[in-house]
Amino acid sequence: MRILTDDEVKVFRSDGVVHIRDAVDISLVSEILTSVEKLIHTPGRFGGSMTSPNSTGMYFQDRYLHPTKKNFRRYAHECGLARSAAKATDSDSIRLYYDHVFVKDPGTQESFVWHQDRPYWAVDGNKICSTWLALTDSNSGSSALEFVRGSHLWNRTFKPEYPALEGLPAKEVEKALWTGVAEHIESFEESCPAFEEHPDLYEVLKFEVRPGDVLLFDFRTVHRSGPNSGNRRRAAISWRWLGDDAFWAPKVGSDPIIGEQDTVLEVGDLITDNEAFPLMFGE
Ligand SMILES: O=C(O)CCC(=O)C(=O)O
Repeated sequence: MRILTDDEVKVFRSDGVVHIRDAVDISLVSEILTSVEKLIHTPGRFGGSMTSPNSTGMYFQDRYLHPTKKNFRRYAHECGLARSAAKATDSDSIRLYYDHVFVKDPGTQESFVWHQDRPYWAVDGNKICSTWLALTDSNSGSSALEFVRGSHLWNRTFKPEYPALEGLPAKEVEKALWTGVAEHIESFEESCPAFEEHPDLYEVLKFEVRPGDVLLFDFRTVHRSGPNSGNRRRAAISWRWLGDDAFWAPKVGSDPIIGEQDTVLEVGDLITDNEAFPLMFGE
């Protein structure tokens, strides 16, 4: 696996995202794609299509696969991206929070609207990032991620939005998701503005990716994925990496994949629990 260059690290730190071309070996990428295509038919307990039956296309997600699926555990190691996350965040060690698969078939109208990853998660810190590995070609017209440049440095956290449930009252979102999510949503004051409508104030970064390319981004960077207006399936897997200063910060209504009952950590502890958060790089 190739190592992140110093220039790529600089771009990550200033923009909040960096495009790493040819980051992962193409044979591993096609093996992961085959596994993802099987997963669509047999999703895990956190997975499924988010598209309503009367809409076109399909927006599928599944996550937290590594604890129950050996192949996904292996992919998290073999992708080699924990090492890049360590270099990008200047961390001696990196732990895995979870893996997250996203598929958008052609004709899918749903966006995952502007959001940051931070408000959904039960962890916090500064050295936390994701690596979104493209398993297929895509550009912003076929739902490659877009980012608001430098937004990881704003010291602002926006209200989380949930795909296909945007704009619904918090109680309705809770009915579709999990207990506590309404209280969680209501605890945020600021919604994400329509950044794309203010090109004078915000720069939207768009990428054209090929299978094996990675977008490495800070968990505070505002990003989104649009409809898939292309004529092919768009698939990706994001690994969520925790660096040296990451700590346990559960909130009512945060993502239930790992809750207080699943870890020995107390609120505020640095992430050290090897069972819940496997060490993927360093010691
Ligand atoms: O691929 C997508 O549609 C959304 C991905 C995303 O928001 C993420 O990886 O954090």
